[in-house]
Amino acid sequence: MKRIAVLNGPNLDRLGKRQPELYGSQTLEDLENQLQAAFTDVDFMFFQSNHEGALVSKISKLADEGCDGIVFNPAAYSHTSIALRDALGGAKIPTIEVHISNVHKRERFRHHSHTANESIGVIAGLGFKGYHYAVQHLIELS
Ligand code: CA2
Repeated sequence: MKRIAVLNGPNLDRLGKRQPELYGSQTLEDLENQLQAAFTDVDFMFFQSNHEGALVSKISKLADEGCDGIVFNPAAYSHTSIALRDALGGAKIPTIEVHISNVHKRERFRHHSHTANESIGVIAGLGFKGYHYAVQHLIELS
């Protein structure tokens, strides 16, 4: 059984409560329930934090926890965080970065992601489906 971590960064705990035009009307709990229902043979580890250090610590522990892959939406930290990039580089776990919105259609500061450099792929603009496609891809690796 594959162990896959689904990590979400700052403010994503507010999904479904504000800005539905950008991020849809479903909650983070809805997303986690949908993934668990769609992939019954995956051992998911779900984690959300509004704190950069908590995300760094979680990533560095994932290898010890037998994690096979990471689906990561670092949210605004994608555009700012060298610490998260370094944590992913150190963890050496296949990671797919997901953004709910198409960051390339938005402000220029959202076009660059530090964390994407340490990811095997990036999915942006496909809503919650992006997380599903990312999990499917990680399952198909090796
Ligand atoms: O499109 C994405 O998934 C983002 O990672 C979302 C981040 C944003 O900073 C990135 O550029 C793109 C923002 C997450 C904020 O989430 C909210 C959800 C509901 C209400 C308010 C904010």
